[in-house]
Amino acid sequence: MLVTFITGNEHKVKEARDIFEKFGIEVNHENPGYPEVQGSIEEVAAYGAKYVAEKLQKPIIVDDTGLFIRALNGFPGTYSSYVQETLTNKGIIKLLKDEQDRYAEFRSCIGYCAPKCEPKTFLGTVAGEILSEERGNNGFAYDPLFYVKEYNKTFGELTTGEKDECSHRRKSMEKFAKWYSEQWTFTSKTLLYYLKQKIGKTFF
Ligand code: ITT
Repeated sequence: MLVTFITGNEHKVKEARDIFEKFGIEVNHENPGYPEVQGSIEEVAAYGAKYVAEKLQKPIIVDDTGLFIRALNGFPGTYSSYVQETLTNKGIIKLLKDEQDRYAEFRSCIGYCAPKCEPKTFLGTVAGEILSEERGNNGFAYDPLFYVKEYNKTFGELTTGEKDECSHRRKSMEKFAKWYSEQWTFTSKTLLYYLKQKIGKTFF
C-alpha cells in the first residue's frame, strides 16, 4: 500500500514512515503547499486534503498539528506554526512565567481525500505539561518544551521510537492506517470478485 503525504515538514515525513511501516504502508512525500483556512485543525486538514487531492488528481493525506495550552485558552492552537516562527519556545516560556497550570495538549489531525470525494479526518491527541525551560535535542519545534509524565521526559528527550509510541501523530496516523487498510482490503476483494465474474463469463 502506498500513501502520498503532503507536507513541508521533513520531521513529519520521518515520523510518518516509522509509524506507517508497521501497517505495511509506504510513504511518498510531496510538497505542493495548500491554503490553510481559519478554523479548527479538523477544518484545516479537511480543506487542505480536498484542495490537494483535486489539484494533483490523486488520493493524498495532510497533517495539521497544534499545541493547545490550557492556561492560554488553547493558544497557540491553529496558530502554532506562526507562533513557533515568531514568538518561539522562549516566548511561550515567558508567557507562562508565574503560571501554575502547565497543562497542554498536542493535537494532530490527518486529512485524507481522493479526487471527487469528500475528505475524512482522523484526530490524535496527547496530554503533557509545558516546562519552564527547554530540555532535550531530539524531535523538533515545541518538542523540548513538552513534558510527558509517563516517560518523565520531554518529547525533546525521547528517542524517535519512544515519541512514536505515544505521540499525537502516532494516534492520528494509526487511526488513518487502520481505516485505509480496511478500504484497501475491501477494494482488492471487490476487484477480485469482478475479475472472477468477468473471466468466468469470457473463458468458461
Ligand atoms: P505542514 O503544514 O507543511 O505539514 P508545518 O510544520 O507548518 O508543516 P503544522 O502547521 O501542522 O506543520 O504545525 C504547526 C507547528 O507545530 C509547526 O511549527 C510545527 O513545526 C509544530 N509541530 C508540529 N508537529 C509537532 C510535533 O510533533 N512536535 C513539536 N512541534 C510540532
